[in-house]
Amino acid sequence: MSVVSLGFELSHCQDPGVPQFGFKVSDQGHFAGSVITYGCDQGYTLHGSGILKCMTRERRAWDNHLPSCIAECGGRFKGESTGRILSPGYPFPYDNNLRCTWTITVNSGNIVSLQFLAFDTEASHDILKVWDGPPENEMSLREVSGSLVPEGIHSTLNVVTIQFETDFYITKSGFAIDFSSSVATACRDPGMPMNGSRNGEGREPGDTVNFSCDPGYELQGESKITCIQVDNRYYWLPSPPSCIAPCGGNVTGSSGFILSPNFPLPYPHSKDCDWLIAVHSDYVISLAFISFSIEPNYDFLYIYDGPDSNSHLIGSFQDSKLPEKIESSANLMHLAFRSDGSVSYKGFHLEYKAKLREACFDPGNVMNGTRLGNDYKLGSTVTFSCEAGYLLQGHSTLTCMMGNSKRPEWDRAKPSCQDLDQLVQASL
Ligand SMILES: [Ca+2]
Repeated sequence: MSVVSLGFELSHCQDPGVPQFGFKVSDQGHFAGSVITYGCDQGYTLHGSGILKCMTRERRAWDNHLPSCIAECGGRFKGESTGRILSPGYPFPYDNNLRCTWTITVNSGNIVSLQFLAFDTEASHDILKVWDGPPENEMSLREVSGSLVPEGIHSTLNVVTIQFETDFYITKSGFAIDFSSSVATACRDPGMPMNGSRNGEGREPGDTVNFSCDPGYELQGESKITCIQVDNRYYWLPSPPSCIAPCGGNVTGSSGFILSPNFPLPYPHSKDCDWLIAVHSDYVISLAFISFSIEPNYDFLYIYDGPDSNSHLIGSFQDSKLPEKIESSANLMHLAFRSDGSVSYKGFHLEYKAKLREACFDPGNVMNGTRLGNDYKLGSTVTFSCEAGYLLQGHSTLTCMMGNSKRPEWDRAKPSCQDLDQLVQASL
């Protein structure tokens, strides 16, 4: 029995195994003349022979090497209603200096939807671009990089082009994308903008949807979009807008918000953002910090009590400690944010409010004289005196009082200091 068994063993080909990212479609056994066929997991292309036959010669061996299953750089899909696209080498890191192009063509009248199963590329350097139709039409659908798995993408044409370009260093695991074809009968859900809201649910041709942004955010694009139908293409015109926290600007209105660029996402590197807050001249500006987090020692927020950076510096803020409320002495405030070339924190979210002035304006100084008193609130006084050789003309003390206009005002005009010699000469 053992002899027979041994002979049996010798008539076998050795089990060739299974390629990585592949499987056996069929396996007749490993005897002389028997055949194994292989296939690859979705998204992988078979290289080599998919059929292995155990040869009938003296030495038992397969007629071909085990095939391999490769995630390739680019490809063409035509007439397939579903499929998968993988970054080259997926799930192992892709190579440097790649430029891979995939085109998906589905039946005319249909559209292509892409669903991301996984996504990880070097942010801002290894970029995946998706076009509606061929790239030369310049109908970009999306440009993505980084480690956030993107939302689904839908074409309006029956062709989609995907391009993946990598730079000369740092590689990641890449991406896996499923595509499918479907028939469009209305416009797609235009989505809800981050940091904004939407009004209107219609998706039929002619329907409109309105967008607005949360306070402090600026609308990029048009607030109103319309569903358009051309033959069997349905699309929004113009494209849905987005809401972004701008880098600086002029802010008016009696209250509002100031956000670091991209807030609540980390602010960009190497940015100079300047804001001017201007409220009605009867008011001052009260600025409260809702959240604050910037890189200590390298990124700063400077706040000035006036229209520009020549005004009095109230403070330079950094780190993640929430500063106290700040108040301007007049109706203008200048904010300057400076970020360096590396490391970004979440940034800041500030709220300002116009507040009725409860103090007189800075009365300033007099020529050839000095002033005593730095408090300008209602009831406070400031006193002027002249240097030796000068004589004070007018009243030396001013009091901040509620004026006829129901606003704090100094009760008298500021005095002046006259040169004694000139006074004597004038009297002669
Ligand atoms: Ca790279």
